[in-house]
Amino acid sequence: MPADFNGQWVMVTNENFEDIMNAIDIDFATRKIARHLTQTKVIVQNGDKFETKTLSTFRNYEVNFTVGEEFEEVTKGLDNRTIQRECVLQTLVTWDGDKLVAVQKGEKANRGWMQWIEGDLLHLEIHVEDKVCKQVFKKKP
Ligand code: VLP
Repeated sequence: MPADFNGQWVMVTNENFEDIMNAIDIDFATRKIARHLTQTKVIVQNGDKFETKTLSTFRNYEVNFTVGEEFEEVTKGLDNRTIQRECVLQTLVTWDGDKLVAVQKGEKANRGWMQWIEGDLLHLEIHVEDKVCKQVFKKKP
């Protein structure tokens, strides 16, 4: 029985998000807006199958995956990319115990994230190259 990520999770902290945005070449104007956003994570999980939405007043990002199945992740609208080829990642999410670990192969080295639950908090660490962003979300009752 895998960990249960189902629910709506509201951001409480977001450390070094700016670094990550820089690392994936998000432009200054977008970064200026995005760094102040309170993101909400909406997760629908059925065993190993995930539908995830990261919502904000400015931009939303949706990604669906099945743990253990590599897929093509198109980050158009998230990465500041105009050419399709440049915003496609080969992503594989696996379990490390109760943690979800994503490896995102693409233009940027060492890109991925790790996500886990502690009590009513969802922890997410996003890494790109040598940068790490640490986000914490609190479960909506
Ligand atoms: C909001 C969206 C700036 C800001 C948009 C504009 C980092 C695990 C997984 C989903 C992710 C992280 C997605 C971050 C979305 C921010 C763009 C800044 C780009 O999370 O929770 O399954 O992939």
